[in-house]
Amino acid sequence: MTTRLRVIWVVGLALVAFVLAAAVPNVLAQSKELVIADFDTGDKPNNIGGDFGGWDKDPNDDTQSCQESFESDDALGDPAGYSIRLDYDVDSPNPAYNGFWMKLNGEDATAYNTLNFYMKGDAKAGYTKRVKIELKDMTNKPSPYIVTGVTDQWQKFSIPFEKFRRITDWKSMNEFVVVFDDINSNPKSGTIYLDQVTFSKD
Ligand SMILES: [Ca+2]
Ligand SMILES: [Ca+2]
Repeated sequence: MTTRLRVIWVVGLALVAFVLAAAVPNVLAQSKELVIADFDTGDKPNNIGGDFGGWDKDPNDDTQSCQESFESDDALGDPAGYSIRLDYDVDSPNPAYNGFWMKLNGEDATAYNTLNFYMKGDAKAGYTKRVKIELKDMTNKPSPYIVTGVTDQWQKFSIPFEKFRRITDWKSMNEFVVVFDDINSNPKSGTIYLDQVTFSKD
């Protein structure tokens, strides 16, 4: 090997080592993710011990409702997994809103910066392409965000924490909420699926 070739070889090796050294911690950092709910047991509670369920502005008004159930259609394709199915109806002569609540059990989210979840609509039942979600810390002020572009295929939605402007204390999180209302939901009744709710750090 000539001296010149040897130099090229050594420089090449150094470059490879440099790229690897830069990439590996990056990959490790990207894998930092807390699974809040994968629903894969087909039962309550969620992965961090939190309860969840459907809710309704007025349970006595039978023209509006949101029923939650487990569906064996997993967002990540696990044949043994489940997602949550939300059959909503905000088609009512009265002001109508309802949805799905899920406790975050005081989870400390300060190590993360992104809320992730998978969502899709049911082509047969119909579904709204716009869905409001909310995060709440222990002050319980809802911090809303409108998800747009829901389709009948599973899609991952990742929302940076800074979009939730009314969260003041990420150290102690209370609740994740899905809201169907008679303004954002079109059609006013349909079916939405939800799965794999996580906090991650990018
Ligand atoms: Ca799942
Ligand atoms: Ca109705």
